[in-house]
Amino acid sequence: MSAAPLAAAAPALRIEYRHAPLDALLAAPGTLAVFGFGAGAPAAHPDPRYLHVALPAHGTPAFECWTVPGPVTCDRHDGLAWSRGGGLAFAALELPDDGDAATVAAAAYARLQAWLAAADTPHALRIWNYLDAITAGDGDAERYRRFCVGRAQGIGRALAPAELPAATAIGHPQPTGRFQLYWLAAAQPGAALENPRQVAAWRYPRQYGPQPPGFARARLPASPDMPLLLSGTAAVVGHASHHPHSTLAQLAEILANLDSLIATARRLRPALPERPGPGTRLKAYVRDAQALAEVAAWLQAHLPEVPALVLHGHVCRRELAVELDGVHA
Ligand code: 3EB
Repeated sequence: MSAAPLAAAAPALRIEYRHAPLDALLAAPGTLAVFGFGAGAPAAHPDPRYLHVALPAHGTPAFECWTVPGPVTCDRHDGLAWSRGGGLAFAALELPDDGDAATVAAAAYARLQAWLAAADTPHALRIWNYLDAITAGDGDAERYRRFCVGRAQGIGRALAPAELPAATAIGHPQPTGRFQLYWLAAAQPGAALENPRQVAAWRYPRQYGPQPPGFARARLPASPDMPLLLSGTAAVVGHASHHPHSTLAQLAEILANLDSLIATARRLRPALPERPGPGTRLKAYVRDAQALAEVAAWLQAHLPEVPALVLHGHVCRRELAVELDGVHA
């Protein structure tokens, strides 16, 4: 094996949903991160690459595994768990959250910014945010709106549209007392993508809160060996929620949004498949626990080739019953 081409190679990332013992997944070569969902998954593990996401899951969920070529190193430092390998990095942070969502978000995003500034992977491509009671509170006091205020404060400067990460922000249906933030970072920024069917979130009108959400609809990594990173995608057309409270009608709208986003990405990378398929991975976040099975059945019927996890989580507008995120390659 020659060492030089490895160092020069463009990053490659595989994301798979695997039913296997956690220790076997962590021991597999190139494992950058493993995620376990819901009460059936281990709540913790000494390995910093394991992260438990407390959202309840439909059925017996697989572990989500991120794998890169080549060696991976990892550690914890001051409450932050990280791993790096193949030119990519994963990191996760959890902070106690029992008050203003703006306060905890500002603290967490200040840590994220400091981490990026010190890392040789200074570009956060993809960020996940999990917070309690995301739609509690009214008007501008709603916790999601406060989260958006704190996120912007913690970053400390206005990001240019081209710098915005792809992101997900989801609420826990049961309180955890913590704000959980994790990210995928790279040495190269790639491209931020917007969806022609949707108003860019950073341009949302004032009615959605004092601080428009800082995320791009997707991020296309610079390396062709990395998948398109799809943000949390809901039944938002223009800036309005469509089909309020109707889970299945929202799913159809979300699929139209994803098709349109993929078409945008294909202008930059024509080799991407036109439609979600075997190289796509999706996670569904479903507001109503009773609807988990029908979402799983809908995905099976409409996207039979796409591995999917179905989780019980709250989208950040009360009328939004479901959201999908994932990767596409
Ligand atoms: C939307 O389209 C749905 O604030 O980071 C999706 C993905 C949503 C990310 C975020 C919010 C975020 O507005 C909500």
